[in-house]
Amino acid sequence: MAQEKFILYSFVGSQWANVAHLGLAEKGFKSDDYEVKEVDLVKAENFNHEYLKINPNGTIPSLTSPSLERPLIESTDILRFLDETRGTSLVPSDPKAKEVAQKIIDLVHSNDLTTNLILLQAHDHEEMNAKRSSMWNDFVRARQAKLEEGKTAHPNHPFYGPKSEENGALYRLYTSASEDELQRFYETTHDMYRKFATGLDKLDTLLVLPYAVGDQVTEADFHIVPWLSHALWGAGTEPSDVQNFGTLEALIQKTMPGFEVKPRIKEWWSNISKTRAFKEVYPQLH
Ligand SMILES: N[C@@H](CCC(=O)N[C@@H](CS)C(=O)NCC(=O)O)C(=O)O
Repeated sequence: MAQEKFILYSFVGSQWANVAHLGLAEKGFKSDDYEVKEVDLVKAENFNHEYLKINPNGTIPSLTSPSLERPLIESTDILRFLDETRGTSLVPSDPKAKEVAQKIIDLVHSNDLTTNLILLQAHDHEEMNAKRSSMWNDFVRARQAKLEEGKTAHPNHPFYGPKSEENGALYRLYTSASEDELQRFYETTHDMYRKFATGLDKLDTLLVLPYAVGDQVTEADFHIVPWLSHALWGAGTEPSDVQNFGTLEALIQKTMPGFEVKPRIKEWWSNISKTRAFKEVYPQLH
């Protein structure tokens, strides 16, 4: 029934959009059951005025459907929407497992574990210069240009002003920062890596195994996978080297010498990477 098709607003490089793609794969949706509209984050298309009407946060993913009163704009809600349509529920029925799943989801979505740290920040001049010569430089610049454009065209829109301030701080670090500002940025980066390492250790203590909250794959697994894949990829791991934690560990060790990702996370990753949905969505890290 064509009119029942839902639309997923997605981007291949968006970790949280891949929560939805894992859900689609797990639940066996066929590609003609739904439509995917690509919103290119590298071109800052998520800041287009038209897209903000769908998702006022300007983030990916979003999902619209004739069966919904309003768009879904959080990956957690989108996965639950897909989950409810068919098959065994990905939301644990056991209250304890459900609570642990929610704690895991909240943790990987928390500021402490943001992958923006890995993608956009730097520990020192060497890393900063590498970022400035990489796609992240184009990304930060394109975002700022689109935000300034949006602010001029829609001066009363509540999104563009605050967002251009927020991105503008990063933009200046990439383009015109003084030595003092860069040194402060590097200190912030070290603080954030300390929190990131603590968050990874916390995740290790929450995991039940073989999957995130026990014997069944649940929604918690489908939130950890895209986040960890993006972190491994962003740290510079060869995309086909899916089981290699060494590059990410080396990056964290710049702040925390001797840091290693704990064995339970590695075991969980090895288990989840053998599942059909993982193989479909993550033939490589991204
Ligand atoms: N809480 C949201 C977060 C979505 C989110 O931050 N998505 C990223 C891509 S993975 C994004 O769109 N970032 C663009 C931006 O923040 O400007 C969710 O889980 O769906």
